[in-house]
Order: sequence, then C-alpha cells, then structure tokens
Amino acid sequence: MSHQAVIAATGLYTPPQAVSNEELVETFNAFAERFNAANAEAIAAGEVQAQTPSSAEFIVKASGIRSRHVVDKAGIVDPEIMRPIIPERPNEQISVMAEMAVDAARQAIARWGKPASRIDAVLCAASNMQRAYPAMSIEVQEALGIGGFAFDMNVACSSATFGIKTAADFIAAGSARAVLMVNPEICSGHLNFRDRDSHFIFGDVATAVIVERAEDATGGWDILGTRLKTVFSNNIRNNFGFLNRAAPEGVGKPDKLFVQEGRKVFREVVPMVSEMILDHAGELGLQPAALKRLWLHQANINMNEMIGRKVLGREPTPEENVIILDEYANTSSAGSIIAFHSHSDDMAAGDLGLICSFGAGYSAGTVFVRKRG
Ligand code: CO8
Repeated sequence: MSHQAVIAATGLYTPPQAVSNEELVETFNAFAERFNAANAEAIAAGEVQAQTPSSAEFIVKASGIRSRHVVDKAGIVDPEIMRPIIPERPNEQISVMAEMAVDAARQAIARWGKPASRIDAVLCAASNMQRAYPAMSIEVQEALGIGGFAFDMNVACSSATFGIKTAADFIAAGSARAVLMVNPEICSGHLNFRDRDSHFIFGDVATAVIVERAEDATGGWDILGTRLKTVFSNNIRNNFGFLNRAAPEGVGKPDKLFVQEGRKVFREVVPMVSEMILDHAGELGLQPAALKRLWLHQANINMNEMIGRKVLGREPTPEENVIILDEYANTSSAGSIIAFHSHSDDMAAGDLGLICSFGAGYSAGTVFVRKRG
C-alpha cells in the first residue's frame, strides 16, 4: 500500500553576520589594486592579466543580489585573506555544518509540535559536505536523539528537491513515517572571492524540512507530485575531491572551487526548467496559471522572472514569485526552501504552489504542493 506524503514543517537557520555588495566590492577592489601593483611589470609585458574592478551596481543589475549571510565575515572582507576562517573542531564537538542543520531542524521540529523521536530517517542534502564520513546526517541524528537511519546526498543546488522526493518515496513505500531533511550550506567555503565574475554569488544558511505520512499530519502541505531531472553539463563545475592530492600536478588550477559559465547556464537552464514545470503540471492535471506561489531556486532574479512569466503565462506579482536572493544571495540547495519557509504561512487551504530547484549537473527538481485544511 502506498502512503501519501505531506510537508509537515520547515525551519531556517540564518548566520548572524552579513556582507553587503559594497563591502564585498571594496575588498575585491583593494585586492585588485594590490595585485596590479605587485604584478605591474608582468602585466605591462602581457604575461599576466590585470585585475579589473568589481562594481556593486553590476551585481544588483546582473543578479538581484544585495547582500549575503556568512558564517565568517572577517576573513571574507580582509583583502589579504578573502575566505571564511572556520577553525577545525575536535571530534568530540559537533561539526559547524551539522550545528547549523541542527538549529534549522530544531525550529522545524518546534513548528511540527511532535517529539524528535517520532522521526525515523534523516537526510542531509547539500552541495558540499563537511567531510567524507561519518555522514553529517548521522551527526544530526545523534544530536537530536533520532533513531532509524541517516545518510548524506549531494545534487548541488537541487539537493533539497531531490531530498524531498526521496523522503516522500520513503513515506510512500512505508520505509519511514516521518523524515527530517536538512540542507546546511556554507557556500562561502567554496567560493573564489578573488574571481570578479563570481565573487558575489553565494551565501551561507541552513534549512530543514519534515516530511511525514498524511494520516499522521495535522495541517502542512500535500505533496501532489515530484519530478527530478539531470542532464550532464560542464558549465557549472567544482573539481574539488579526494583525488586532488593524488594528481601529479597537485591542486593545480583554481577549478577546485566553484566555476561556471554563467551566461550559458542562464540560457540553457531557463527553457529546460520552464518546460519541465509545465510538463509536470500537465501530467498532474494542474493549471500552471492557478499556482498561487512559486518558490524557485534563488540564483538570479532575471532567471526567476523569466521562468515565472513562462509558467504563469503573464507577469507574476512579487507575492506570487518569491524572491529572497536579495538578502541571502544563492544559497544553493537551501534557496527554494528559504523562500517556501518564509513566504507560505499566509496561504489558504487548497492553495497550490511549486517548490523548484535547478543548478549544477545540470539538475532540476519540481515539487507541487497544496495547502491542507
Ligand atoms: N563587476 C563589474 N562588472 C562585471 C563583474 C563584476 N563583478 N563581473 C563581470 N562583469 C562584466 C563582464 O566583464 C562583462 O563585461 P563585457 O560585457 O564588457 O565583457 C559584463 O559584466 C557581463 O558579464 P557576464 O556575461 O558574465 O554577466 P551576466 O550578465 O551573465 O551575469 C551572472 C553574470 C550573474 C553570473 C549570470 O550569468 C547568472 O546568474 N547566471 C546564472 C547562474 C546560475 O544560475 N548558476 C547556478 C549556479 S549554482 C549551482 O548549481 C552550484 C551549486 C554549488 C554551489 C556551492 C559552492 C559555492
């Protein structure tokens, strides 16, 4: 017998520190000036390319991002450092990413109103893991006193929708009655703050979602359908991995951090995701124009506006097409869940909405939901 799955509650942990575009640009431009002064001869000889200044106006116009929350501001805005400083912790202490996930999970559990012991599986779905093993999800499971089983999964920016589908499938199959899915993202750890094209893109955050069997749930959101899609692309890459130390050339190129062909991603992903949403809505017998709210992946405001127009067949209102990237930037897997968490309480029973992710892989996921009475 198959069981209906419900999104029962969500939680959000926002790091207290934030960096504005202006602060980020000031750091980048100080670095660029020092770089150009230190390499003046090589630049004049055409051996080294000069750094060009970044601009806060460009960032807002090209992406919609105004600020981002981060776990360590001091290191990021220091032109001599330009990366977060996150000290290692002893094995006896919870890891920083698991700690963020536990904070978001506790909030979700409080909104759920049931004891954590009622959860019987934990999924940690994120684009970067604290370490190879033990899995962060098992650390979260331990910290919250949850039984059952736990594992980590990585589908880059689409990790959360893939996680919701995995949880819903566990519920449907009877493998679990309630699943906690967490998305801790310290994107600043894998962002090259010395790369003008991408230094502004990401922020840090953690989100949590509880999925449970419908007959156990009071309120929440019926999951009407989930669809996943992956299509290989080299346009968003991160070649960091355990074999880096085995390469004869060492860590080598800067591709051990996030790199992308932003323009190509924009051009290819907008039609792919719009078609996927419309096709999935059709399969479920839903009228896209009847969607009350879109909680899309938060990478670029222009992308979301284009997808919103294609899906609703008209210009969506700001209430219909939720944007949180102005404050959070791209938080990878967590973006659509922050949007859902912070802009869904006001909706009425029967209202339809869509959680949708897209990103590296390429990967995309659609989760259609309906508010329960
Ligand atoms: N300041 C001023 N000017 C700039 C800057 C800057 N910082 N950067 C670029 N420019 C200039 C360029 O030099 C160029 O100038 P010119 O026209 O004279 O050559 C001009 O601005 C235009 O440059 P672009 O074509 O690069 O700019 P775009 O308009 O395409 O905007 C964006 C760049 C904002 C990156 C945009 O392309 C975009 O958002 N694309 C979509 C990207 C996207 O959705 N990516 C998904 C990635 S997320 C993901 O899945 C990864 C998961 C893992 C993440 C966790 C680890 C970190």
